[in-house]
Amino acid sequence: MSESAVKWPSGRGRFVTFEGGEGTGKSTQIKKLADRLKAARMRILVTREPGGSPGAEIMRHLVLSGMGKLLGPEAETLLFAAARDDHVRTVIQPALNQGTWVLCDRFADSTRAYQGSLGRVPTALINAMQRVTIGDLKPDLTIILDLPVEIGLQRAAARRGSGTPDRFEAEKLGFHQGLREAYRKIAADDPARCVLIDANSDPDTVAGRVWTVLRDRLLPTPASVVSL
Ligand code: T5A
Repeated sequence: MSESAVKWPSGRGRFVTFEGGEGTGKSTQIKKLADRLKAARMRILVTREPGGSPGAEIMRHLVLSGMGKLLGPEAETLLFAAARDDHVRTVIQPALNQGTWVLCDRFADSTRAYQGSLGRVPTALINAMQRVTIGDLKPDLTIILDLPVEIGLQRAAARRGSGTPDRFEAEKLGFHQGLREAYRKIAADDPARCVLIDANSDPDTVAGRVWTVLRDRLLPTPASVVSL
């Protein structure tokens, strides 16, 4: 089914998040998906976390510079939560209410994987912060890009060039392996929302996999397809 032959769902926009370890290709795939949806005349907002709103971008600078780490894992988690609260209230929810589809580079699963599984922040605290920051808002679809960590880190290093690794890129290999496992568990625990996608192929092949999942999960059934 080509996107030009789809009768797009109306009403509230759909919320699609991209997750995965470092260098798995989230930004690359979001751009490809956004281009494809825009070509089909969809209203699309591409955004990211941490960040995505003026207030949250300030917080992004703080956490990625490593300053949050100095405060300890719980306080660092609070910084991510504060950024998310601003982003959801001022950007994501208003866009969804207007019927715009929101494609977000990382969201609450990043907190569960990085701060929860790897930072050992108690699940009760993460759940409490999630209730405050996002309430009932849940992604309609979460794409989790899965890749051997060595390849992801190589990609991230090649893109960075001579720049300094950020706070999380600088973590040891074991951290990144644990991260991959944490994401696989998130996918396995919530198959209604999450799909694990093999990201170890060229960008267009991965984009094809992402498109197939989005089409099967979020686009109308063949009965509502119209010929243009
Ligand atoms: N974080 C975030 C938390 O700890 N808790 C939270 O709650 C949240 C929200 C954000 C950091 O914050 C942490 C997680 C992160 O460490 P960031 O700068 O936003 O950091 O970066 P990341 O989200 O980690 O994104 P990455 O920098 O890892 O990259 P992407 O977006 O996964 O990958 P992308 O698309 O930029 O690609 C990387 C390179 O690989 C190439 C690209 O051209 C690029 O050069 N590439 C490919 N090469 C070969 N084959 C493919 N299929 C390729 N796809 C992309």
